[in-house]
Amino acid sequence: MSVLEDPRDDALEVTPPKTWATGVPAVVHALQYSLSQTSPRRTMLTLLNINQGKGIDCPGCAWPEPEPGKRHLNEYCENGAKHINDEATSRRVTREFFAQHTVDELNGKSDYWLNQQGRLTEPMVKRPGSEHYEPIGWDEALDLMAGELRGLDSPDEALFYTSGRLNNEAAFLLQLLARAYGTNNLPDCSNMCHESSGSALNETLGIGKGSVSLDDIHNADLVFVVGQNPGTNHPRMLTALEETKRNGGQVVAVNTLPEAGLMRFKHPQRPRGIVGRGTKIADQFVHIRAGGDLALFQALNLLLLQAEEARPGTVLDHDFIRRHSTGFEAFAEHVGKTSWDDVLAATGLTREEIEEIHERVLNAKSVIVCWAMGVTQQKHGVPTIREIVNFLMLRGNIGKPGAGVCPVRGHSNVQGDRTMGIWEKMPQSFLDALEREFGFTPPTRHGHDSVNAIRAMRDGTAKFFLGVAGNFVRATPDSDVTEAAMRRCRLTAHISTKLNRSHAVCGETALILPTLGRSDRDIQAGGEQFVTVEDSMSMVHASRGRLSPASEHLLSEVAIISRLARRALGDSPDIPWEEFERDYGTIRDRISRVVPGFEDFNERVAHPAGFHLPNPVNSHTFHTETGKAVFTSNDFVDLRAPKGYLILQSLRSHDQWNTIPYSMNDRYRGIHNGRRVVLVNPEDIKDLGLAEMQLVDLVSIWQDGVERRAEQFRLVPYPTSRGSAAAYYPETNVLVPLDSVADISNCPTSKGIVVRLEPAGPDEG
Ligand SMILES: Nc1nc2c(c(=O)[nH]1)N[C@H]1C(S)=C(S)[C@@H](COP(=O)(O)OP(=O)(O)OC[C@H]3O[C@@H](n4cnc5c(=O)[nH]c(N)nc54)[C@H](O)[C@@H]3O)O[C@H]1N2
Ligand SMILES: Nc1nc2c(c(=O)[nH]1)N[C@H]1C(S)=C(S)[C@@H](COP(=O)(O)OP(=O)(O)OC[C@H]3O[C@@H](n4cnc5c(=O)[nH]c(N)nc54)[C@H](O)[C@@H]3O)O[C@H]1N2
Ligand code: SF4
Ligand SMILES: [Mo]
Repeated sequence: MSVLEDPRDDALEVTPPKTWATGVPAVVHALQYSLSQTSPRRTMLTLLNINQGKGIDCPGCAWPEPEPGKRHLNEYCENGAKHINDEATSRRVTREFFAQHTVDELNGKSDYWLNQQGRLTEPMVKRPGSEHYEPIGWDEALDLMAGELRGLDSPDEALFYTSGRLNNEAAFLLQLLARAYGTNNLPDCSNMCHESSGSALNETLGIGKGSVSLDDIHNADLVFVVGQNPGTNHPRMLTALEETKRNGGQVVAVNTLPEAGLMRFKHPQRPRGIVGRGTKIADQFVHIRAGGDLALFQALNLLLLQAEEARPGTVLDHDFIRRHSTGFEAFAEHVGKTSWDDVLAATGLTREEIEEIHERVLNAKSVIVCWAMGVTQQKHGVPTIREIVNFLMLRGNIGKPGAGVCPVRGHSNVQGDRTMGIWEKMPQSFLDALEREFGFTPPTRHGHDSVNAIRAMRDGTAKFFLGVAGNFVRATPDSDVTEAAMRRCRLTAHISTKLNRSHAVCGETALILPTLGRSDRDIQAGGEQFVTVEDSMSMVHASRGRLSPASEHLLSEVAIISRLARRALGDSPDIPWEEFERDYGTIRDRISRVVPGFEDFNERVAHPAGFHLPNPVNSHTFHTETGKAVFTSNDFVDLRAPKGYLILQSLRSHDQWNTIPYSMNDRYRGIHNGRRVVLVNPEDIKDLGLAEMQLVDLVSIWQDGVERRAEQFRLVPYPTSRGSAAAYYPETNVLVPLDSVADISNCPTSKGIVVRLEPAGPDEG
């Protein structure tokens, strides 16, 4: 298919899902995509430099690299190669392109098509009333934004969104700009991602991050992978799990879908991976109902408490519980009331299956629980993670080798952005440190997260939107509501590498500010610069772009933010924006004085492996109110939909990066040439009186009575757990009501949408 066509879904082909991941086809697919984007020379340059000591940090997921001595020459996965070459593409979006296409026309194109047009090359503006974007100089563009910022009635009318692609230096400057301007309105993609993990872990363990290292994964006796599809979304995690298995450890996978990567893995860089059957990953696959995870962990906790009662002193870690925790008695009493009938109904599992997991737990001296969006994007995501923490604490699986909590992060630097202060409710200690360093008093009112940012734009209380990386309009729930909200803004601006729908659904005035990507060389007045990132296991390291930039008109994110700040806030001796732009080392000096754990940042990041941020949990130090880890009592939730309805999850195909599809295929799940599919258990299809491969509309129900509809999906029979359906994001975001959020974390419930399937009318298109 030519990139100039907008793909249609009518050539859909469905084959049986795969039962293993990676291997030779993966490498071939990666090269095919890379070579479709750019030259063999640029492909090799990016691939040889990805995840190497002095190279480019993979712009894909946040899975960590092994220590330098243990890295392969090809320390990347199929999807990492696609992500980096999607950025390194030789295609360009020029001013002629914008002259040819109106903003409305662009909005009519698919997410795939928009991305395929290539890298953005110069700043563009859409002026009020105009149908087109037209070129604008950097100075004028930034003056326009600064003028708008100065004209707002309150700093809280401005929103500064970020996505986890942003590096530490730019993230630190962005939050500094927002707070010096006077607002904590720093919504980010994390609000829609691991916010539930942060909420639950902060409350129970006193820090919102994972506690394990790659070595812990390798050496654990038992690793749970819950609500996560590592074969697609964190492919090199399979290499780590292979190592766990080689060292005698076991893996339990808990999922509503039998994902290929959870079953078997063929390592592309080992002979057995090419010819053999590969390594079996999950020793036990737990085919759970949507939202059943809280019930599962509560049942496991009940079994542990009962085993302890039967054999006192042999099951629980009394020393850990006594010395390091609070709340055990209330928790034990609460769990004691768990009803097996309710557990079996909510999980869809048998008691024998749960007892089999329990036996594995009893036999394991060290246990890690990994999780991702299947857990966090549920209404009860926070209590589920709290229950996971209870589960680990019972046997002292916190703060010892081979054990701990592992929320597997999404974007390559999403964790780092948080560490740098991108959060609408940073603790007072951070704000105080900013005040000491920069001599202004940061606002203390909490800002808007992503969902509240949409509400504020909808209600007219936010009028200025700056998106730094990301694709806000497509990543957020309730697409119709969000789009209308964005259109109400006086000014929307995006610092982006590539074209996406957020550029086409815009405010009265709109700006596209093109920027350098991770792979581009970054030269400033002070010489060649590098940036830093933090992975999912708290390793901080440098990333250096190697390619000549996509256009001579690009500015780095640091440069754009610094120049905007000077215009909006004026020059001040306390915040030397110009110096920050000239030499990023001066930003790192400031970070080392503001952010705990970053002392001597510039010296320590010079090491090729970077450095590890300490996690106090590992020395049994808990920054909670009581100074101890907290057992919690969590109310039992049964997510089952009413009769005639299903629980729909919106998830990623193998061939997309978040809001951006790279093709219409989902190879491991056997879906080809089409994304408008809904995967449903054949028994459910029968019970609903529908036919396999029939065209249906997905209609979500919510208490506001508004009918949300996604039309024309092919009903594909698939081995999902009973009552749970799956379809791709972002096509289904229109179905997620804005107010349908996780308790406490406010994360949209993208994995728990109650839907009915209606036979579709004829396709008008
Ligand atoms: N190639 C690629 N890599 C990526 C991304 C990408 O888009 N493409 N995105 C990145 C980002 S930002 C993130 S956050 C991560 C996301 O990584 P994942 O969380 O793996 O992403 P999803 O595709 O949302 O998959 C959710 C998984 O949870 C399962 N699931 C759904 N509901 C439930 C449930 O109720 N219980 C259980 N136990 N399982 C459930 C689904 O079947 C699926 O396997 O990936 C990162 N890596
Ligand atoms: N229904 C549903 N909704 C979801 C999810 C889900 O599972 N289901 N997942 C949620 C999750 S986990 C996340 S993290 C969010 C993702 O939300 P976002 O992070 O906002 O979305 P992305 O698709 O990653 O953003 C892609 C865009 O980022 C820009 N970009 C890429 N690299 C760079 C760079 O280096 N610099 C700059 N300045 N720009 C760059 C490009 O212009 C590209 O078009 O979506 C959330 N939304
Ligand atoms: S596992 Fe993630 S970080 Fe590693 S190469 Fe693949 S996409 Fe990149
Ligand atoms: Mo994410």
